[in-house]
Amino acid sequence: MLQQTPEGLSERYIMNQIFTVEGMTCGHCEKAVTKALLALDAQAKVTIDRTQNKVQVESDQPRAALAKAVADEGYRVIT
Ligand SMILES: [Cu+2]
Repeated sequence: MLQQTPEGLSERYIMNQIFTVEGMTCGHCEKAVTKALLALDAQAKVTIDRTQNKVQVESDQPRAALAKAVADEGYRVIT
């Protein structure tokens, strides 16, 4: 979906990207992953279900960059 920035100067192409991530054991892990993704894209919408090892990110950032942010935090990105 296309999302106007508040300034209306440029457009972001937002993709819904779903990752399987292992190693998230508690709420702190979810917060750490969320924080890492928001550091990459402050406008990202992050939804995590650690019981399903699932991280969903709505962002215009490339999938590889999002995966790297999670991996650099110490979690295993499976897919
Ligand atoms: Cu934890």
